[in-house]
Amino acid sequence: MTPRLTRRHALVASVAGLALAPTAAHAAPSAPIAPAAVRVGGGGHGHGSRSVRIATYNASLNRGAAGQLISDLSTPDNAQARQVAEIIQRNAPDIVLINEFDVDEEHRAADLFRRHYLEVPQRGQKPVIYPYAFTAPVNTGVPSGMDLNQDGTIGGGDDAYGFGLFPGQYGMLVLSRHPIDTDRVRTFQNLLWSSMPDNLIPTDYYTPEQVPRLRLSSKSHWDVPVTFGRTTLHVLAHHPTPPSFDGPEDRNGRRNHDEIRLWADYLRPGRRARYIVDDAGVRGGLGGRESFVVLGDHNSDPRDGDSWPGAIQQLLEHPRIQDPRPASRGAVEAARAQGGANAEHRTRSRYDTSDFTDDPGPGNLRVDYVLPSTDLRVTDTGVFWPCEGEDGADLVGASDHRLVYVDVRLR
Ligand SMILES: [Ca+2]
Ligand SMILES: [Ca+2]
Ligand SMILES: [Ca+2]
Repeated sequence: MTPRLTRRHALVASVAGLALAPTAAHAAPSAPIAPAAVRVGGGGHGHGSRSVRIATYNASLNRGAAGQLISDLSTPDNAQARQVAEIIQRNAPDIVLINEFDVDEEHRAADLFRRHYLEVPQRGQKPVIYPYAFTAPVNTGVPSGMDLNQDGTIGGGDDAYGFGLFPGQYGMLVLSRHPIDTDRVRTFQNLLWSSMPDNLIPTDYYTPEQVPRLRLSSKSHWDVPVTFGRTTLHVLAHHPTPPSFDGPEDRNGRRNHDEIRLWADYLRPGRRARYIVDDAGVRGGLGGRESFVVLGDHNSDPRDGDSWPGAIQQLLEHPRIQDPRPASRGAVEAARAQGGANAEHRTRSRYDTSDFTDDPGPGNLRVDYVLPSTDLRVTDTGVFWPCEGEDGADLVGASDHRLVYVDVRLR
């Protein structure tokens, strides 16, 4: 399926490379027109003109019913959205993937979030302007017509192609200061799980009729090319399912592993990537010379939690990937203060990116990653998790995840 474009996206794609008023589609700030390749706003992080800050943030901007996020964002007053926006403004990424953002067909929530929150100073922070955005349909909440949780009835969030109460719940949104090459975006919403050789489908759990119809991606997997003049950076976005909320068959742990594996295989062009077919019917992986960053809430800690063994190592130990290991002091303080499962954890708490329940576990985990290709030089990294009493500490309760960023210098 071809991703739907909003009018704004179509406009951006058609005039890529030209000077463009960031908010041409709205009456919002009449900021000076900025050439696409020039960094606008932000700054102060010491990353120069060719250094790019890339962030992932599971912002928990999901709601219990379709249309509710649009309603919440229709005014600039939603307290949680303001906190999320302030966190993004303080970190001022050039490119950010937002996980758990309810997407709608007309992309109204995405436009409202930019116009009413990101482009408005939050408690004195500098606004962030993202002229380019990409979002597309996801599998969450899309009825499968099958009894996937084997409870004898068909319907509800657990029988959808990806867990969700309505189509678009827990969706994804990529925002960028630099042009997105919309024509070259590849999406993998419909790729069948059974098409992956040696997959981990629990065939004693799903019926023979269900197995060939299961989709691999619980939301979607997107290859979003962002352009910097003649340089292209492939933003590989996803949000694998949590490896929990299932039974002894571990269907979600298995799916989480294979969702992560999709990017690992995608980055091995040739035989290993031959099964991969995008939603437009194009086969194969990412060329060996391309620069990329894999990012998102992977729902997999290297050593703790309920992951299938080796799930995240498929990427952390991948020959084309480097792991710059962003860290924070706030995570260390939180693990110590919260105790419970954290006391037994083997991943060092400084790398945690999430604040989950501690007693019972899983405790705080490292699940959110920004993983650049090895050809990119990393100049800085961070996890936005201030210690108690530090500036911004009152914001992080907006989500159970923290914003993670990596600065890279492009070739
Ligand atoms: Ca069912
Ligand atoms: Ca916790
Ligand atoms: Ca931990």
